[in-house]
Formats: sequence, C-alpha cells, structure tokens
Amino acid sequence: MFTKANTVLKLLKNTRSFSQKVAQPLRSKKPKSSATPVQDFLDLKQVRVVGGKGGDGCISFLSLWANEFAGPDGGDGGNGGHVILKATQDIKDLHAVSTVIRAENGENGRNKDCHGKNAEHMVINVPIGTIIKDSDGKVIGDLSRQGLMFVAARGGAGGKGNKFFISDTQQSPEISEYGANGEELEYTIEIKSMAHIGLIGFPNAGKSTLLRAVSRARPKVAPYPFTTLKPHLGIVQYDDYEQVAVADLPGLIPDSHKNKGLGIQFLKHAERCMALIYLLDMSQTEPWRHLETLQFELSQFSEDFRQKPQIVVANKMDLPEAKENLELLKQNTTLPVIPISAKLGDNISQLLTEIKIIYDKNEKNVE
Ligand SMILES: Nc1nc2c(ncn2[C@@H]2O[C@H](COP(=O)(O)OP(=O)(O)OP(=O)(O)O)[C@@H](O)[C@H]2O)c(=O)[nH]1
Ligand SMILES: [Mg+2]
Repeated sequence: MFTKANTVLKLLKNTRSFSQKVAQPLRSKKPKSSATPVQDFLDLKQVRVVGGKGGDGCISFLSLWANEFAGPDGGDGGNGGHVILKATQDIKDLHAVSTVIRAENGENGRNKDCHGKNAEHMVINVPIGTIIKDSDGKVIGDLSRQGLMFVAARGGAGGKGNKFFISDTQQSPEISEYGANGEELEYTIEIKSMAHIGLIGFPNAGKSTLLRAVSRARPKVAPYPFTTLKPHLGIVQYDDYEQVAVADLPGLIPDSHKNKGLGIQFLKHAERCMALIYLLDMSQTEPWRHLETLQFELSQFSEDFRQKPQIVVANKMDLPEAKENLELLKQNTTLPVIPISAKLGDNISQLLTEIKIIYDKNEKNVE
C-alpha cells in the first residue's frame, strides 16, 4: 500500500511542471561551442534564378540488316528543371539560399527513339513567412504555410527529334528542334516575421549580453557602441516545448528614422518582430529619456509599432546608480518594468516568464 502511494507521489512530482500555469524556461546543459563561427541572421536576399535548358532533339536514321533505310529514329530532348521555392519550418533564415540558383538541364534525345530524361526540379527550402518580390518591388509570392511552393523559374521544354517531323510529303526529315532555354529572373526574397521578440535599445545597453544570457546565440559583446552591426537570433526553450525566438538588433540612436546611425534598415528588422523589449542602461542619467527617444524613433518610422506588445527591461541593475533610477523610471512610464542584470544573470527567469506570457497571448499574429 505504502509503495503504491509512493509511486503516485512520484508520478505527481513528474507531471508538476506540465500543470504549471506558465512554462518554465529551460537552461541548456551543454556549454556553448567556441568552434563554430558566429552567424548573424539573414532576412533579405537578392537571388537570380535560372531554369534548366531543355534537351535538344536528335536527328538520326535507322539502318538495319536487310533494311538499310528503316526510317528516322531521333528521340525528343527532355525538359529542363524548374526552380521552386518551398516553405519549410526546418530552416529559419536565408543563409542556405544561394544567390544564383540554377536548375539542371534536360538530356538530349538519342537515336533508336530514345527520349532524353526530364531534369529534376530544383527545390530550394525557404523559411515559412517568406515573401517574394520581383525586380520592380511588387510582391508576387507569399509562402505563409508549411509546404507552399512558388515556381521561380520554369525550365525550357525539350526539342522534338526528327521522327516527330515525318509527314506525308516528308518521310525522311533532316530537321529537329533545339531545347528551349529556361527562364532567367531576379527576385528579392525576404522574411516577413523575423522573431517573436525584438530587443530595442541604445548602443551599449546590453542587448547582446542579454541574448547570450537567455539563449545559445553568441553575438559579440564589447564595451563600445555599435558592436552589433547585423541582427542575431537566439532561441529560448521552455518546458512545454515552445521555442521563442529573440532578436538582438543593432543599436538605435536619435534620428535613426532619418537614416542616421545604422538607420532605416534596422527599423525594418524591428517591424518584423511580434513584440518589443525596450532595453535601458540604468547606469546612465535619466534613462526614461532614452525610452522616450526609442518610442519616438519607432513612431516616426511607422505608427504600427504602437500596437505591438511591449515591455521595458531595466538592465545593469548591479551598478550603484541604477536603484534610484529604477524608481524614477517606474514613475515616468506606464509600461511594465522588469529590472535585471544581464551580465550577472539576475532576475532573468522573471523576464523569461514575462516573455512567455506575451508569446502565449500573441502567438497567432506571427506566421
Ligand atoms: N555591469 C553591467 N554591465 C553590463 C550588463 N549588461 C551588459 N553590460 C556591459 O555593457 C557593455 C555593452 O554590452 P553589449 O551587450 O555589447 O551591448 P549592446 O547593446 O549589444 O551594444 P551594441 O551592440 O553596440 O548596440 C559590455 O561591456 C557589457 O559587459 C549588466 O547587466 N551589468
Ligand atoms: Mg550588441
């Protein structure tokens, strides 16, 4: 009886984490690798796609024993392959997509009525939420669901062999067709939603430090502004198997919306995030002025930023000036404020819990 009760208790203990209201963040047990090079996140790429050329038709005449003129027997060429972009959840950014994508050519036709083989289509995987624009900037494809495909360049048709041209008047045609060239086009492909959470802040606020603290990403951290020039993406794991993508974006400065600093490009990245975290350096004087500047810059770029869920994270709370500033900051903003120290890892779990709550509420807006 006693052992039975013990097993039930054990089972209850094991299921406890699943019955919790908010999922707990999981910390990775493996150390971060120092071997693989750091990769930034690529969400926009120009590509040139070339469809495969069709195979040429063959000119041939069959000659057999006791039947010297057995007739034309040139086979048709095979069709060239298409270039197809396919949405898949397996990849997250456009690093794997090459700038020039060529499909294979079809095989030429041969004698003895052998038709050339059709080429395989070149299927390139792109992340879900990829948008395809033509050279004029018009959106012509939106791969919003798993498995959706876009034919970027069609392959050329194979040419007919000389057998095809037999007619009543011409029994031994000495003509065949060349295979057609495949289409050659240029596109801009970009990812619509880049991350669930975007980290917005002045240069040196500690955005990269925070991303390193919550995920396995390894953006460079250094005590000077504009360390991060390209966005980095990290994944936070939770015990309900949800994965939340957090983007470390380059620093924002006054007049960014007029293309100062790293400029408009950066703000475009921020637009592709579901929710925003304003990261403030609390050791600076009057950090709430920084918050106002950040909000002003975003609103100048697009009014849509106001609708995005957002919280304020007060970083560098380990420094002496920070405590006073925190009280004043809370009085100066209506947004929820979470004090942390990214460097020492203080209060990170509260922040991650908050991120999960935001994610659960707004998850449907992404993808
Ligand atoms: N004391 C203290 N220092 C911190 C904390 N977080 C970050 N730092 C330091 O602040 C400096 C800048 O940190 P980064 O993470 O590179 O800042 P960033 O916001 O990514 O800067 P940019 O990429 O240039 O925009 C580094 O020297 C960090 O060690 C913190 O919580 N406490
Ligand atoms: Mg950085």
